[in-house]
This record gives sequence, C-alpha cells and structure tokens, in this order.
Amino acid sequence: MRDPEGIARAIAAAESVCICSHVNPDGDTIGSALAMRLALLGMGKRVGVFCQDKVPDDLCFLQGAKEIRHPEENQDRYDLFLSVDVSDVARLGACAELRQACENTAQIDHHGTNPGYAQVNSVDGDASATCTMIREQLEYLQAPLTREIAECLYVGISSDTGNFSFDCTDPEAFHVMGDLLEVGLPLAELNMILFREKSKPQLRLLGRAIEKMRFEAEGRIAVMTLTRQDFADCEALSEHADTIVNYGLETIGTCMAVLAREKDDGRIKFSLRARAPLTVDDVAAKLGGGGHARAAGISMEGSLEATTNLVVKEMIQRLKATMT
Ligand SMILES: [Mn+2]
Repeated sequence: MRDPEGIARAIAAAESVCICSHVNPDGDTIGSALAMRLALLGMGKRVGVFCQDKVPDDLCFLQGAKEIRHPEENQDRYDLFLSVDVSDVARLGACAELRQACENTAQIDHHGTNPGYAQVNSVDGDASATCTMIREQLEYLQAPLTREIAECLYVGISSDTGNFSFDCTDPEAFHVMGDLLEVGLPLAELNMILFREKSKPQLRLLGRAIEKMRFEAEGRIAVMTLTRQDFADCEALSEHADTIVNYGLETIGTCMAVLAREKDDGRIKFSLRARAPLTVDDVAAKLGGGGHARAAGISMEGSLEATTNLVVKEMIQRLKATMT
C-alpha cells in the first residue's frame, strides 16, 4: 500500500537521511534516489546517497550522480534510512549495514513481492515505476518539482516502462510526464542519450552480429554468435553486446532468439529471449543458467559452436513442446 503520509512524517522527524539504491542499479532506483536527494536537500536535510555498485555511465549526467557513495565509504550517522526501488533486503547488498545502523527505516517501492522490510513501507506493486510514486511523494513533502528533479524522474519512468512501451505503462506514468514537461524536461535530448545514441564500437558490433544472424526451426529462432575476434575487430567490449539479442526477436517470423558471445575468460555467455507464450527461463535452467520467462541467460564452458548447438537444440525442443 502507498503511504506517502507515513513517509512524509518519517522525513519530517529526521534531520538526516541516508538514501539507498539496489545492487546493479537501473534508471528507476538511481532516478528515485537522486530525486529524493534533491527534494530533501531543498528541505534543509543532510542527505547521503549510497549504492553497492557503480552508476551506469549513461546516468552520470543526472545531478548528484557523482555524490553516490559505496556504503563502506560512509563515516556519518543518519536519523532515517530510506531505500527506493529495493524489493527486498538482499537487493540492498552492502547497503544492508546502513539499514542496521539507522534507528528509523522507511522505503518507497513498486515491486509486488516486497515483504515490507522497513518500519514505514510505501509499496505499490501496481505503480509502473518507483519514480511515479516519488512524484506523488514530493507533493506530500511540499517539495517543488524542479527541472533537475524532473530529469531524475524521467530516467526512472522511461527506464521501467521500456520507454513507454511495456504493458506496465499506465495513465499515471503519462500524468507524471505531463508534470515533468511543465517544468522544462528536455525530452528529446534525454531520449537521445538514454535510448538512441550508441558508441561506434557498439554499432560496428551490432552490424557484425546482424550480418551473421542465422535462423533455425523454419525461421522461428534467430541465432547470433560473436567471437573474441569479432569484439577485437570492432574494438568493442562484451557489454556492448548487451541488447543485440533483441534484434533477433524483433525479426518478423521469429519467436525466440539467442546471442552467444565468447568472453575474455573463454566462457560462452548466452542471452535468450522469447515472445509469449514461449519461455526461455526453463531452457536456461536446464543448462545451468537462469532469469525471467522471456529474458534469460546462461554461462557455459566449451567451444562457441558446440555450446551454441546445445542451446539451440534445447530451444527447438521448447518450441515444439509449446506449439503442440
Ligand atoms: Mn523499478
């Protein structure tokens, strides 16, 4: 249940607040944390923002991103612990210590599985992003919506709604977007940074992968492989291949896709995707991997060719089992 009043009371009673994001941070947890930071600073609070892992490069433009610290660097005491977009204590990682050090705890989150681990829990599994809840929270704090805060909230909402394309995209997301545009959100510029622009190595690698794309099971499974030589030729890093598998699934006629890449340590990393009703988490689990129903991963030892054949064989079986 949302509890913006409870959160506002906890904040009113605190002079200092430590805000925490989840491990492997995404736009929603970072946007939420930095928006709350700006609002609380505006209210005259002392604020620290913490995350166990590094902020993704494309989010570093947000105001306050450079102030985010690893929890072990903390020397201060805070009256209130506030986690944002953190579905359970395990997702706090090293920030769990900060929670223990604070007498008062609160959280704002939108994961339906959240067990309510804080004293004050504002949790709404139906919210499209934690950042939409933060917009409402600002009203209860009587904190003005500034352009800097709007940028933070846009990052979170656009990230969790797949740039306003996923099923979770709801009217509230657009209502909040209206508010953000009112205060001068530079939508086109940020959309370019977050969703469109790519580095040259990234584009070269994408070209290489698409050129090598082949199809199995009468064109229903797209298969792409990238060797260490491909990465070297394109002057690309492994992370530059992170979203390439989606192009396989976006090919008309396919319902499953896999990208295999040779890592520097010799292991083969597989990214699997499926369209509903097909699933790939079961395929991944069978081969020692895991993930979500429509997006999963596996890491295997062996040659690129042999392991890819193994994974594709499992995918074909899954396809047959689902379609009959
Ligand atoms: Mn989120």
